[in-house]
Amino acid sequence: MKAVVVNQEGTGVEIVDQNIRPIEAGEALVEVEYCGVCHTDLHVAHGDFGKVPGRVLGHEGIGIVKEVAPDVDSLKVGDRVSIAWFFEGCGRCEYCTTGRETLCRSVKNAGYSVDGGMAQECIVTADYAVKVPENLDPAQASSITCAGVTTYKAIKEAHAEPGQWVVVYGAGGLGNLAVQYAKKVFNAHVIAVDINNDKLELAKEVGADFTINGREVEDVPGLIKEHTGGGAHSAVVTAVSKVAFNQAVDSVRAGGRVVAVGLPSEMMDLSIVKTVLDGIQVIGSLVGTRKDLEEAFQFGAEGLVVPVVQLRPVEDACHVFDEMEAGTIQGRMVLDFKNL
Ligand code: 8ID
Ligand code: ZN
Repeated sequence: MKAVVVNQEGTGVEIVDQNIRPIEAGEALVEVEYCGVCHTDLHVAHGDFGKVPGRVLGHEGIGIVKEVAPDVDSLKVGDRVSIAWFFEGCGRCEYCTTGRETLCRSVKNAGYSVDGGMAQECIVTADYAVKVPENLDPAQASSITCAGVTTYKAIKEAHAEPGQWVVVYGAGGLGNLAVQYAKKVFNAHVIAVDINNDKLELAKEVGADFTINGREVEDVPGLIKEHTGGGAHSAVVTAVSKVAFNQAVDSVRAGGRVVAVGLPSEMMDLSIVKTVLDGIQVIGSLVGTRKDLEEAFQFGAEGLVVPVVQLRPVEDACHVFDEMEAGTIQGRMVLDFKNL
């Protein structure tokens, strides 16, 4: 089968032909239809979290179950399921048993610690593969499998309430979905900040009330404070730059929450005095649980949230990674394993 893997040097991606092992107890074999390319795949390919040469990338996978192990009763042949970053937890630890399973210390992550969805076939742990609702387009579902659920969960962590101001830093693959969930599901007012006008146009089209180009405006937090009467109630940072993280802390009002989602390999500055005197909360948020994904899918199936996706042939995979690095992608590029 064709698969998009981290190259042998652990520095980039390549397309290879390889075989898949037989499934074992608790597992299912999935015939992949689509897999979105997330910026996290680029971090993995570059070895930002440690080198993983040969690993099959991809955690925005969608496909049809082709075979299940004899002991599996949570999935059946023909089901459409997701292959997500949260691939499997231990099911027993303090995180797994308290609704925080993505923090499980023995977690497995698709496309990083186990082979992921950028291949014609993928083996999943049946109890952890979330089913895709029938009336959700599978290519759009791929984007919700990471970008959607991650931003939906981040806005939950922001404690956004109807009528409040949420500022979304970064309007890329995650950011445009953050805008949609904040606006359409949480009924918040939304400001999008990016350094690229095309991405801000898209953010506007999908529901942002106000947009700011961080390269053109000198004092981004100042403009946000002016526009919101004292600062946003929360900020969700999907930008891959510490500049945005620092601006986010300065753009929220007293008692505000800054939810960190982007993964630049940098440090952010955090004024102790401001954090204490203004009661600012800074929270890291990692993808979402199986339940969060089920909910995020459902809002897509109901048409409240519409992922902006473009299908690309698998042979284009290396180009898509280059485009991601250059920052030229609008919405999400989705590799088409169905028409290979
Ligand atoms: O669970 C998680 N926390 C999680 C899940 C999925 C992805 C985290 N991520 C991480 C990715 O690893 C990546 O670091 O979120 C980040 C964003 O992923 P993405 O949305 O898939 O990347 P993208 O499509 O390239 O979008 C990034 C956007 O940031 C903008 C870019 O213009 C682009 O639109 N941006 C940058 I780079 N610098 C900016 C700045 N200073 C900025 N926007 C505003 N201000
Ligand atoms: Zn992702």
